[in-house]
Amino acid sequence: FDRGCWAINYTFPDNFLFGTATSSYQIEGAWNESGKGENTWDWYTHNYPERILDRTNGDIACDSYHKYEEDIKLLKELGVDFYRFSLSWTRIFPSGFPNNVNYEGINYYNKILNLLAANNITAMVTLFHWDLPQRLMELGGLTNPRFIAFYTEYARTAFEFFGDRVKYWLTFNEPFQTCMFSYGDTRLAPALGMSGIADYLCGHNLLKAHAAAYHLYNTTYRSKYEGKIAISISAEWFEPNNTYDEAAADRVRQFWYGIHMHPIFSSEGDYPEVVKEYIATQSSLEGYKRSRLPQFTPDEINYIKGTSDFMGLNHYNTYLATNASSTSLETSYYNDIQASYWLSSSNMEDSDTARIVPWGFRKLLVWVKNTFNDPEIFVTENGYYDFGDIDDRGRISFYGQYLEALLEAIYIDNVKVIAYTAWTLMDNFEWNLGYEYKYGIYYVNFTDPDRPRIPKSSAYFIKNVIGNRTVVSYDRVV
Ligand code: PNW
Repeated sequence: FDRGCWAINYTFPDNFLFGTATSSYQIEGAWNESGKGENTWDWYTHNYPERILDRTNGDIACDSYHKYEEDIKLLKELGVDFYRFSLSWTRIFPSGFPNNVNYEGINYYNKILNLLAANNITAMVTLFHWDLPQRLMELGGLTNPRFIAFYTEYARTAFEFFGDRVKYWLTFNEPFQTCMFSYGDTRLAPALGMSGIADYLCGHNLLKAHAAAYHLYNTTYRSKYEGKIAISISAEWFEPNNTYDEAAADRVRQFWYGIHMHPIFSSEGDYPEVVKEYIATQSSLEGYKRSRLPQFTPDEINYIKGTSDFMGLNHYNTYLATNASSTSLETSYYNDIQASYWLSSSNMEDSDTARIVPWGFRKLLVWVKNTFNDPEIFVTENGYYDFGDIDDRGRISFYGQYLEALLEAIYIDNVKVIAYTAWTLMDNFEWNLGYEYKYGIYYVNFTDPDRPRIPKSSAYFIKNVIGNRTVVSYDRVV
């Protein structure tokens, strides 16, 4: 390793918060215990095991349903300020429909929230992190406008039972991945593959459901509990490949996350102009009589605008982008963008030079600041995969460099970053990639029925960062 880096001069602001994140399906296991109903990921992994890289599933996962006390010990060891985790909808409403609350499910989350409070760890709760009730999926999932009402009742139930102990609510994890990967293409359950249609319908209802939950919290619970409510949006950085590709790169940004940020965080609301324009043009060329992108009414635009107390931002990669005029008339989200993009240093897709691009993170933070009226940014995920080293130098190098970039964004670019969340607390079920791709700062032995957790080197690194409130010395891998 190149000893390239030493503690830089910046320290994290006094009120800056550190945490780690997980999600229900990825860690809980106990897929059919204590009254839990079936969700899309249970259904998908059981019926299409071949769609998961190692043919595994989340039936047991990290067994956090039984081992949450140990998880909270790890958090305590790390010294985090908060823990971000998600609720399993079908643990609370087994059928997905908002009647017949399953009290064993409520009880499970009560135990977690109480133990977090006893340990002085703030709870950040994601209402929806992809494990949709299977019965709702059979009704079209998020493409069914009725989803909004079911989701709002689910949110109300969560606010009622848990609101007194939850400081931060996140309505949805990653609209883009939720809609484009599950409904548009076939990467995530239920893999509908109706690109250019189902993905836009999903995003449209998701934004309305998000806004409904926000307004519900705002009018009924905020004064009582004084929590905050926001959304987590995944944003990769798209860098122009050539100087003349700036418009193309920005178009990709608008299609990947502007499409969900602009309706909520811009002053004018609604989808970005460039997104509306490109989809309308492409739809018409393909023979549609109206745009495949649904339209918001002026009332809806106002209803959605401003519905997030801060911007939850997930970030992983930097891509290069270039203009690409496609003449294909096949309906697809990717055709609509009229650009192509690839991981920077694409000839080394899996190498650290392609995957550790801290300047991309910093540019993203500045772009968000400039595009959306300088919002408070809560980094709700950032992380790095490898294949299982306990002495995980690549991950330390990643975190060290990304945290430095974040400090530069705060002190040099004046971006209001208020918190940072490492994805993820421990190795877990990485969706279509199964258990082979590991993002954890704790190692989990999945062949041992006890699922023991062991700190990796990166856990000590993160603990030091939190304890010293600065990026402590580390080896730079690239
Ligand atoms: C996130 N991308 O998903 C999810 O929120 C986590 O549940 C997941 O474990 C984590 O990232 C690691 O993959 C993403 O392609 C999936 O840009 C894909 C992308 C971004 C985020």
